[in-house]
Amino acid sequence: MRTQVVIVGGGPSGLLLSQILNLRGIESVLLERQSEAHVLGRIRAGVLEQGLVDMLRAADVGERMDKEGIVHHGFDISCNGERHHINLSELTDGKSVMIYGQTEVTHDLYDARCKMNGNVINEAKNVALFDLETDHPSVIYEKDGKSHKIECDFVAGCDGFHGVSRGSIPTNILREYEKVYPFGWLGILSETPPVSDELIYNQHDHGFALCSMRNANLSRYYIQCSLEDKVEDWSDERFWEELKTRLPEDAAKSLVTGPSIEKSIAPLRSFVSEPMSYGRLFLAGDAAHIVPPTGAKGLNLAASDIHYLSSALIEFYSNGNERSLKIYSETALKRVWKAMRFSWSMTMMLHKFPENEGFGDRMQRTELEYLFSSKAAQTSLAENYVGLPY
Ligand code: FAS
Ligand code: PHB
Repeated sequence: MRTQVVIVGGGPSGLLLSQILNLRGIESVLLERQSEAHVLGRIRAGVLEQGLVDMLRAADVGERMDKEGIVHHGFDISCNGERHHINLSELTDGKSVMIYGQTEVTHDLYDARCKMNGNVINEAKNVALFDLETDHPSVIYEKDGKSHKIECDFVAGCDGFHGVSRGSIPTNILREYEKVYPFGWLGILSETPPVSDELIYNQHDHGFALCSMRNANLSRYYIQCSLEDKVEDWSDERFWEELKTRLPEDAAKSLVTGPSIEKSIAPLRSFVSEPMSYGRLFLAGDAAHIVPPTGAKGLNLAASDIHYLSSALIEFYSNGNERSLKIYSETALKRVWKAMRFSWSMTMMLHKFPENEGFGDRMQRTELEYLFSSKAAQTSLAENYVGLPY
């Protein structure tokens, strides 16, 4: 088989790239290791930057998001029970964020791919990449016990942190930067009304907590937990009690609890691999970088990568110009590192660090006091949260 672009990975990065290329008449084959049901069963991000919202609308995938998504113009930060509002729209000349789950985005992308007869191959096993440093790379995969080879012009590595693409870049070329945080996030989904109209990020002596949502009757909550914790250590009752402890009093009082319909623990890390391209291979999304979810940037960074990569591929196939492809890595990494900085700073400001006694604690408290007292500090946080320009 031959195609123009092989896309490895059918999460939001790969599906969005496949949809954008298809709309511009560029052929692609997407290889996803898991079943469609497995991919659609993942519960992940919830906050979309304007850039991603615009991309989904331009890719004919924004209809349900515009019907069911909730536009948010701000959020609260509470510090040991004292609540402060960050008015995103006031601080960023009217910008906002959209609350719409990544699960729904992925659903809408799969539906759009199906409507356009996009070439998406699920349960494609043992994907391997070859001849990336030539102008005729190829990809091999197995499906239903048979091996298949695809000749192509380019490979897009959209296969997440545990994928095969990043590892296909020679170790003497790849540089990795990583910070692993000494805690995780225990997240639950419950069919209960959200505790507040907007998100609440809570800094507390017991640890961080986040109140988010998916719609008027589907709430998403997280609490910082130990890396030694297991999901089975946390009954729903224990979770709700600990969450209430970390919330400001008014929120704790009005919190509606109920059975969890999903419960999971995610470790937190900051990770960047450079370069994001090697020959005819281009990495995008979690295949190249991971942010702690405190800044709600993971999914949104995947979107800006796909913006740069799809534009560069469209330029190449329209007029043969490879310039944007050659500077893709440098261009994408400029925005990646800024989102990495923001996500790291939000994580350092809001979480309890066991080793942070004394000076570290005072720095954290001063950081928050400065934020609450300075419009300049709030403007800086707000412009990063709504999304820096592409
Ligand atoms: P994904 O990891 O979403 O997709 C990669 C795809 O490639 C997967 O479907 C995988 O099955 C497939 N794949 C892997 N190896 C393959 C192979 N060898 N061959 C073929 N296919 C292969 N971000 C936020 O902004 N807020 C959050 O709250 C948040 N919570 C998260 C919780 C968890 C547990 C995780 C893991 C991530 C979370 N993220 C969050 C980040 C997340 O949203 C990612 O940024 C987003 O999924 C990135 O999308 P992709 O780059 O498409 O990677
Ligand atoms: C979510 O709703 O899952 C969510 C929202 C904001 C974050 C992280 C996760 O910073």
